[in-house]
Amino acid sequence: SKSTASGCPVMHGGNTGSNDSVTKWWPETLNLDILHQHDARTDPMDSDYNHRNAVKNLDFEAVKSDLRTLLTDSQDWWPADWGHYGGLMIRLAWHSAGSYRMGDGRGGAGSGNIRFAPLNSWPDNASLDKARRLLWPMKKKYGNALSWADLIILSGNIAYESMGLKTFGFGFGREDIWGPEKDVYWGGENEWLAPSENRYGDLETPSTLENPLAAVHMGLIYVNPEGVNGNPDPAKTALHIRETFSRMAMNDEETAALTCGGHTVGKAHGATDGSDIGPEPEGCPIHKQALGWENPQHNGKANKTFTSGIEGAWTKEPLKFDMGYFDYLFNYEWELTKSPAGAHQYQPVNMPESEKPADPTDLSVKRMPMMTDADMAMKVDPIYHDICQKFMQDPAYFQDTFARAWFKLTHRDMGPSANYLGPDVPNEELIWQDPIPLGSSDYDIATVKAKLAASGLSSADMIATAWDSARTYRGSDKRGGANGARIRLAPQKDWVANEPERLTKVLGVIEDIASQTGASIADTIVLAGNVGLEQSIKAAGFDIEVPFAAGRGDASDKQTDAESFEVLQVLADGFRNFQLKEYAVSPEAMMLDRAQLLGLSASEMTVLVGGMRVLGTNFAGSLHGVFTDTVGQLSTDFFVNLTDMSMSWEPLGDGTYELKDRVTGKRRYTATSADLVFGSNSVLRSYAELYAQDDNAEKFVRDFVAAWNKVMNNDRFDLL
Ligand code: HEB
Repeated sequence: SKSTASGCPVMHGGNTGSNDSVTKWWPETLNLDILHQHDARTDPMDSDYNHRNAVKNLDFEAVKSDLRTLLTDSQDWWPADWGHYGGLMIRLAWHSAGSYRMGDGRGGAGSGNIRFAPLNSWPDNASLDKARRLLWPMKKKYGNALSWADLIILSGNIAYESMGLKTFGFGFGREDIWGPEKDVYWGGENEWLAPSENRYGDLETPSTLENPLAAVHMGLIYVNPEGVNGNPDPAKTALHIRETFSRMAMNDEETAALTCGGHTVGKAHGATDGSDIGPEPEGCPIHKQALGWENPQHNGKANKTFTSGIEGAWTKEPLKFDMGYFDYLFNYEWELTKSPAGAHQYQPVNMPESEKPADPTDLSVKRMPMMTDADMAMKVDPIYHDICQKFMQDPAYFQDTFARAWFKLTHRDMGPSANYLGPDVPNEELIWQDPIPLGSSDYDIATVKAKLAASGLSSADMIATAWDSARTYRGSDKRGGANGARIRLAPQKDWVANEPERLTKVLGVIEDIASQTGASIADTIVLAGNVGLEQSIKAAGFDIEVPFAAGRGDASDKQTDAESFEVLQVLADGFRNFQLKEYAVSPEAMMLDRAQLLGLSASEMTVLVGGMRVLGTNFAGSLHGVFTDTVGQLSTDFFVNLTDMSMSWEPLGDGTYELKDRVTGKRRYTATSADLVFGSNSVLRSYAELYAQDDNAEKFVRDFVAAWNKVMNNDRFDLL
């Protein structure tokens, strides 16, 4: 809130502005708020609201038919180019999906995040606020069952269909969030479109782009359409396209198909000079109602629209999904020129008037088409060039490749195909969906547990293996997790974090028991964890059962794209006090990141770490953070000793610490920063104290079991 010394008569002490985080003086403090976004307090839906069930009652055909009508129902407040909103809606869908990056699975279309800051106001998303306002009557009419996230992608799909593309399918089922995703790191820059050097080790080597970022500038989806840092050079731009698209899991062929197919329809907007464009939605004065980028010139709409500053269509018939993009790009020479707004773009040499596209509002007037630097990259780069030649020789192949890539782009972060709803879900199993066969629930759980208990495996080995198989889950794109038992397949079985030698031994026993009992290996791994836990709970003097839901399946090597699983590699895991090597990011920050991807709250993260330390499940038997003399009992010792003032804490200089008896000076325990942060961070300390209290030993066990169960079931979409 703004406090003025000059006698504001109204009491106004709420910290209501956005700039005043209570920890702003200590920027190194962990941002635990990322664990508490989208919680019950932000969600206005009834507590028994089930989005999947709501979607099932949607009149899908009516939705699609209304959308088709909407696309050509041009509104005076934002007229459609050539009377069709298709290009605009496709760009909305693409920019909604295109923020996805496979490094951490964050970004993407799955939650409708493009409605919120900063994405709603990114310079690259200019004018997409108009697209959402045009869709609003649809959202209003169909209500809860039609999420914004679904509607945005569907509008792009229907647009393509209405322009002649046979799409690959569509899955409903994305559920909206009610506030921005605060966990996504979009880069460190404070300035929109700051020079690309900021985020590259060496801008000449695109692979040095800071991980997991997948765009060349702050505020852009991918590459700069005018060239690297705005300097036209299609050969260089091509290398950046290749890197950024690969970071969203697209290979060269998919990338070329998407770019060429994307620009087969619609146009770019830069017909005015753009010097007096109004603020973006988040920065608009209140009476603009978050309708941003106002363009006061010449009415600022229709053929005077300013969006990117680049002006013109890519094809002769921008409302048709055809081969027109290739015809233009490869049948003409293109020379560098500037748009009316002064943006670098290319124009064709000697194109006859009759071959040019029409003005978007006056079909009797011909306009010069254009190519961006990124489009020229499709011609100049030898790999993209050859792919385009192949597409040109086989238009059906181009259409199919594009349709599949578009489907992948727009569904990539929805998780397994079991999450897709509606009549247009394709039957074909796609490798990027990480398919998992249905598992059996038809076996005797008690027999499996008895065999595990008698197997000779230690409780710590069983717990650690179950944890390792489940910890790869990331809610960001719903990949990873215990289902599928991919921990026994490449590449996971060989990750250092999984202690391959120990893992092989444990899995050998587990696989035997699975085959004897008819349980899947995936279920047996989780059951092993439960057996180990129940033993440790009993040893601590409690009798609490660990819940279990049968039905996981076992994926095969063939169903596993090993390369695409590399990004899930566990480089650090605070829960097992593991760190592959030293990183620029602290161990506790990496622990927080994993906790967020696992969907844990701060108290759940606390209870799991404290519990796992005393269970003896540290990586390679490390003793850091094992603040107990009774390893293997699920006790509160971690918290009791962490908060015990009879010890002092000293850094050992190698990133680890010792806890010393204040009187004798004797070392009692050692620790990492992923241990001590629970005593030093004031929020985590409040939870550590809760679990150290004399009255909470049993609550601790119950809370541990609940958090454990959550992690084991994170990927059980079949249970929802
Ligand atoms: Fe694009 C548009 C760039 C990719 C689809 N794009 C556009 C523009 C630009 C671009 C600049 C203009 C805007 C305005 O309005 O002004 N892109 C680009 C780049 C890239 C791309 C750089 C990378 C390479 N796209 C793409 C994709 C897609 C697309 C992938 C899909 C698939 N776009 C698009 C469309 C459009 C565009 C549809 C149109 C819009 C309208 O019409 O409005």
